Amino acid sequence: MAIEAVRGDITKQEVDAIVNAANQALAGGGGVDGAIHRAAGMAQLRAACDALGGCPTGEAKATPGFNLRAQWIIHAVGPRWRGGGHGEAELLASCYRRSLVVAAELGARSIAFPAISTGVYGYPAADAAAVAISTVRSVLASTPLGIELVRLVAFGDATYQLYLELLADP
Ligand code: AR6
Repeated sequence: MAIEAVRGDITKQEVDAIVNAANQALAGGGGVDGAIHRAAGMAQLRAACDALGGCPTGEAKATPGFNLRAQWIIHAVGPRWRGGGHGEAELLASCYRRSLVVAAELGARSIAFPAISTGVYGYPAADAAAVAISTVRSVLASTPLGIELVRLVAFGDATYQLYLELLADP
């Protein structure tokens, strides 16, 4: 069981499942959501998302990965940052927890996450990185999910450095 950080593009990851930073309508969008739609196949992924009927903040729902190397896409809806006093940390933690559980239910043994909520949704990168790593650590330690690899994919160097620092501190 390993948690690792890489710098790169989540659409290129060779893992069983990748996580998308989606919106409640699962309607597609910019950022990592747009990149995943383009790489998976816009029309197929849009149709699969439409069939799911939306997703509440803090929850996660799966579709096939279509043209991706990953077999599944787990669409997680992160919170918009509203100053930190509106349950943002718990909702972000819930995204990571629920994505791991949904992936494990599908039989995934490896999963890659983007830095959910840290783009358009404005969540401060350092706070989000701390939530990501503490949540993944506690879920893997407390629940036998059969997941062997969790990869945190940083699109930029600042996020990558944050992950490395947090992972170096057990
Ligand atoms: N691979 C990995 N990470 C990426 C990639 C990529 N190809 N592209 C961007 N990122 P965002 P959010 C990083 O805005 O804040 C969408 O329109 C990016 O640098 O994609 O959760 C949805 O439809 C940032 O660190 O997601 C929603 O409406 C992180 O991914 C809304 O944005 C997340 O940034 C969700 O906002």
